[in-house]
Amino acid sequence: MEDTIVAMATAMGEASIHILRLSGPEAGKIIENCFKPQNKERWLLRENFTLNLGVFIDEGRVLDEVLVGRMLAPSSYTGEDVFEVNCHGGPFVAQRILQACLRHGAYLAEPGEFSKRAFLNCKLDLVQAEAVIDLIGSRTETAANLALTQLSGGLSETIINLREEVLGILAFIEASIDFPEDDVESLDRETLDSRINMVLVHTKNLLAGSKTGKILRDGLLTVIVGRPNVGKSSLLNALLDEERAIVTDIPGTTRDEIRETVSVGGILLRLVDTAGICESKDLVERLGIERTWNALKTAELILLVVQANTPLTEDEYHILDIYAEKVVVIFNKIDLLKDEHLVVVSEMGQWIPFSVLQHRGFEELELEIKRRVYQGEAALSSNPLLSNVRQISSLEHCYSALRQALESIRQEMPWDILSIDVRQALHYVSEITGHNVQESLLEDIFSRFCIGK
Ligand SMILES: Nc1nc2c(ncn2[C@@H]2O[C@H](COP(=O)(O)OP(=O)(O)OP(=O)(O)O)[C@@H](O)[C@H]2O)c(=O)[nH]1
Ligand SMILES: [Mg+2]
Repeated sequence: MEDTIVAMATAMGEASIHILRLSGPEAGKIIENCFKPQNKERWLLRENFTLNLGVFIDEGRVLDEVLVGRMLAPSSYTGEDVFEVNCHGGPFVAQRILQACLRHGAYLAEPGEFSKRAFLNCKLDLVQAEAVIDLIGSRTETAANLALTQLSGGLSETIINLREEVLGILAFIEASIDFPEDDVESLDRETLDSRINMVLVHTKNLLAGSKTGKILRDGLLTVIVGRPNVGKSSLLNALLDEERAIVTDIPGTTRDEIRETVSVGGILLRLVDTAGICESKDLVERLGIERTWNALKTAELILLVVQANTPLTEDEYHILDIYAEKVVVIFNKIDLLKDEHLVVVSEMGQWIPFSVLQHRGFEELELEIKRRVYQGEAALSSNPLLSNVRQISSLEHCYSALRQALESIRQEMPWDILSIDVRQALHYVSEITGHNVQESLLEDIFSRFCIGK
């Protein structure tokens, strides 16, 4: 941590400006060596959070006219002295300044090293650090809002409270081990049973919400499937609002998977348009259909497109049967139906009467997707949602350990056995915010950041 690090904070390429970020004990000295401020008096006041115009000089040569931002320890992002150099946006200019900083003693930062330092200096916990990556990677408004809520510390607070509860339980058990009094033991066990139960309820609620959180963060793998010519590619194009896939009235137009992403009602759908399912003699088409069946296995949502004016086929019944829970039926081409048939259709519950041609059914589809994703969770309610797979997995382990502890109480196991279960729970809940993590886990998390963050 004593090293001073430097990296480009903006993506390389031509832009109006580039930003280089320096952090560490020597950052101030390196800047003093290279920066000639226009207003020297103001610069020498060393005021925090100021932006200063001047020139960046190396070996007597002016490299660029720059703005230097000063953010001093401990109130900077990393908790160390941080200087940010805003230079002109040519990659060559930025590279020259970067090289100069390296020559003056800075080290090139690893991916995520600024955020790792922020974590080690207690400026962020792991939930917040992971929210930073999610915010950068978010592709819908909902995903960005979710990451922002986590970054602001709401979720961390919930986890920290949970950890405090587990710590309290452990303290209670250890006190009972240290001061055993037989006559109060059964009373203690009852108290403990209800305390653990309470934590279990909180954990379970958080885990229930995490299903929604994960979808809001990662999106839903959505496979559009059906017979040839029912309008699958037309649906894909309409959702994307562009002519992405070829549409013709010839059955078997789509032969290979087409993958695209789109936000529907703030939920990211990772769409896959597939080859229409049928008995085919054509080898290429048969291979395409094989892919369709495989895509269904991993799908999180299946849009089964059926044609309104023809009866269901065996394959369609089959898909409805085995994938019932993840299927939404798109009852397409209702524009071809007579009015009296439409009345019957509108009473068919989960099936959405649809006409891609006349743009009917899209609102109902959006509502149905939202209903499935939010599962009764108010959209981003005051309850912070867990969304990160690592955090969810640690919480699941914590939940199992607590269940085990409860089981031990009910089987009247000795206190020290109980304490092992609760210690396990404490270990897992601590891992979420980073109260107790191994270096390898930190490396794994921060290596997924971009350089300069
Ligand atoms: N009347 C009517 N025609 C539609 C509707 N949606 C799509 N079509 C037409 O149906 C035909 C087939 O559409 P596609 O989108 O290519 O169908 P597909 O399911 O992708 O077909 P394959 O790729 O062959 O499996 C085209 O002529 C579309 O214009 C609709 O809502 N109403
Ligand atoms: Mg198609």
